[in-house]
Amino acid sequence: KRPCSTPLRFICANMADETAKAQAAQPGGDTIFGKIVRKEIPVTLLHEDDQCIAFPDVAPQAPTHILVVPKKPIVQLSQAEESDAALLGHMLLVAKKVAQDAGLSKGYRIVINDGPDGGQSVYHIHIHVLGGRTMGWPPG
Ligand code: TR5
Repeated sequence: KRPCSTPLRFICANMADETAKAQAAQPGGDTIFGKIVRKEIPVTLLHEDDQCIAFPDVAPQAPTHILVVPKKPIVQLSQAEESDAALLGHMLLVAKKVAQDAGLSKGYRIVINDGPDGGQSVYHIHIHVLGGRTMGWPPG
């Protein structure tokens, strides 16, 4: 029995699409998340403070899929600096808060994709908060 009713071919097509996007994405310049941070593109804000925002992912990979995005446009984790330590720690605590607010009492997964092999498609660092179903391991 399949764990969910989503057809396998849809999941495979979706994964292939995301992988293709990540392979094609290039670091550098303003990104869609910069526009969202500056409120040029509206999203449903689940959290905002002076350092970061959180909003639902437009293409959710789980029943709950939230992105935590810093206002500072750090390109990717591998380019973060020692001086970003407090901000990165704060983002993790915001991830915990939005997971709690979303009612993910049975747990959740935190993901940061880095670079082409990590599947990063938007070059403005962000934390994925995924929950509402049992996650597989290893990840794809
Ligand atoms: O692949 P990485 O780890 O870089 O994650 C980027 C995420 O941004 C993906 O999960 C996308 O589904 C998500 N994304 C992309 C856009 C977008 C978004 N989430 C919310 N709102 C979005 N807008 C308005 N536009 C996007 N292009």
